[in-house]
Amino acid sequence: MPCRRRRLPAVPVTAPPEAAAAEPAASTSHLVLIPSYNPGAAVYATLRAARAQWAPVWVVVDGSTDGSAQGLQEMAARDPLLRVLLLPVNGGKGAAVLHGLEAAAAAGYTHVLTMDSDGQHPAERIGAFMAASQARPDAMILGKPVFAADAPRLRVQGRKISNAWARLETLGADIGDSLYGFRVYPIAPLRALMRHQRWMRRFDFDPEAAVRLCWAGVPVRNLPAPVRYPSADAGGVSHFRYLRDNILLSWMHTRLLLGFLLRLPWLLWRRIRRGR
Ligand SMILES: Nc1nc2c(ncn2[C@@H]2O[C@H](COP(=O)(O)OP(=O)(O)O)[C@@H](O)[C@H]2O)c(=O)[nH]1
Ligand SMILES: [Mg+2]
Repeated sequence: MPCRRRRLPAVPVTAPPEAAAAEPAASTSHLVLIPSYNPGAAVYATLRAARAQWAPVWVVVDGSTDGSAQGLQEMAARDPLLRVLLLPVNGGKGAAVLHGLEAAAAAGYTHVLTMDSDGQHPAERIGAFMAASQARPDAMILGKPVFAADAPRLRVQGRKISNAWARLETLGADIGDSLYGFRVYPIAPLRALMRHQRWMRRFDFDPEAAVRLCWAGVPVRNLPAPVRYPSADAGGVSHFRYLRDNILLSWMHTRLLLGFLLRLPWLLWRRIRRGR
């Protein structure tokens, strides 16, 4: 996956005042969890769109240096169902999600919907994903990206490699897309497997979470969800670094392949026992 958009311009961002909207009832089991690292001003629209669809919404500011922590805290001061968790140093997407999972579990929540902070993910699909999770609380609900015609070809095609690996590593489990981060996870199994190893802390989080949760027996449900690719001029920001992150993803699939080979007899036995 290439770095397709330029880095965030070094300008301070502040949250514009938001208009009052109809308030969704606050869930006591499911929350929206948004890991965020230097997203620029797009984060405010992302948070407003998520809050218009769901409550509560939590954002983990992961050592951002773009001023968004301050703007988000201002928003949260006006909105009791928006919570900002601050990490002083950037630790990576997976580490930020784990931080949010720990806090969510401590507060009694059982599921999180993760979405990106940069406006690429469809807030309007939150309700459908949460409903699917409430109907099947044992399952993970995975977003299957629906690309618009302007989606970068390399991004669309490149993920097929990761998807093919994920299919192999799970003996053909139905992971519709291994990379898309718009998902609902049951907190307990995800937290348990992240606590027991030190991987999945950066961009390796999304594919490895899907594969390891399959190994743990968590069922998969796939739901379509459009993905947007705003241009840099429209506030699009990517922290994906082609060399660094492809090395990270290659190493991730190498260790997942090794893990798969070790588990193969057990995965085959489980499949035979289930009759599929
Ligand atoms: N907490 C945290 N989140 C990150 C980090 N890097 C990326 N993210 C999150 O992951 C999402 C996807 O990253 P992004 O840079 O947009 O990558 P791309 O969408 O694959 O180009 C962002 O919107 C953030 O929500 C990071 O270092 N820390
Ligand atoms: Mg992005």
